[in-house]
Amino acid sequence: MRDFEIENFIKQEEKRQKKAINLIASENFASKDVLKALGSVFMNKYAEGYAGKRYYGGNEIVDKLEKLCQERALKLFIRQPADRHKWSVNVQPYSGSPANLAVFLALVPKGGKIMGMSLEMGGHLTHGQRVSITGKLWKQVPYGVDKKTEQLDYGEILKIAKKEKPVLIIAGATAYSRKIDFKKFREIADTVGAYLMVDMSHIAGLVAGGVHSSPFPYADVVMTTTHKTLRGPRAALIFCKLELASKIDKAVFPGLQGGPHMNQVVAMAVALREAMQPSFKKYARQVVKNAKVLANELKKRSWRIISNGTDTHLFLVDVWQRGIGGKEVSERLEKAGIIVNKNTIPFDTRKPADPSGIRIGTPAVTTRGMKEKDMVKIAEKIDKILKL
Ligand code: DSN
Repeated sequence: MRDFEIENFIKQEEKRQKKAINLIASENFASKDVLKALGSVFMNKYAEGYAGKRYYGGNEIVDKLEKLCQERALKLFIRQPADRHKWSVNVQPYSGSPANLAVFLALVPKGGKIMGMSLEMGGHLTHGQRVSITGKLWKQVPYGVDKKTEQLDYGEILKIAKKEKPVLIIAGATAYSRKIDFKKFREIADTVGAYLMVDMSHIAGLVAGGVHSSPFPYADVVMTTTHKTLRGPRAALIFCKLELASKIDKAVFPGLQGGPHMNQVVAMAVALREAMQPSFKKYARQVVKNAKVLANELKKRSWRIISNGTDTHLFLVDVWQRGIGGKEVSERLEKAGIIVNKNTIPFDTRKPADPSGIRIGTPAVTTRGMKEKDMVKIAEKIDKILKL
């Protein structure tokens, strides 16, 4: 690279990533092949439209690529070949936020109600939170977790749905450590005649690896980012039942986006193939094993884990219970080379800028090859740093 200033930044960041113990639940290390595809000549190409219906010339190869990426996405997530033709997938969303926005644009009239987990309880900003455009164009009907179990209370969710009658219900979270029962969400959505959308961004790799149940038998729409547990590029996919495809496709383009980032599409195609390999199943299993061990080891050292454990790749620790705020904890850990994020915990009495908790995830350290014994060491280290 001729730009030495930038090359230096890249080297520094590479070094930082190599040295740190990355426990950010939403981050991962994409493979060299994914990075190569992402930095490939597909970056140069404009391809507004869809395969066979583009607004620019020169899309002969892009068309084949986009179709292959769609085939791989359907093959990876919809196990029964006979069911694949019932689904469509849009591979063009730039990332998770525009993907969610596109789904709402397609299916919910402006001002209509979308029911999602509130941010404070573990939901995502784009599930209708007030400060997000999704909360300005639509009305969020929030649900949370039970105060005692700190887990989803499906009876309560049903009650809220019956009272509010949302147009669309979102199952999915960004800071929730327990398995989500998609069947129960389907029953709730059916009771009130709502669409069921699953945002599986966090758990997509676990679904692909068979360690979390699949939302596909139950949802009308399944959206996911591809860079978290799925270990691909930063991008997103929207799967939907065939009858919704035309609305969703139109909402993505031309409703919301211009030309798709074909370098992301090619990199996604690479990641989707990687996720089909037996080694990925092993990876997904290890991610969950590692998270369980790490949570347990911290518990043994008297750290309170929200909902008392995890079934997934992440968990929350109530650090305020031991008198330290999430901000200070994340700063102290970072100084010692351990990267986490501060996070609100359910029913938090503190502000998001300095909440009561931290969120810990194992996708990245598992990609680096860490196993249970390493989790014991990490727990020891965290405990020691925070006790100082
Ligand atoms: N910011 C991501 C996360 O950390 O969960 C979700 O968009």
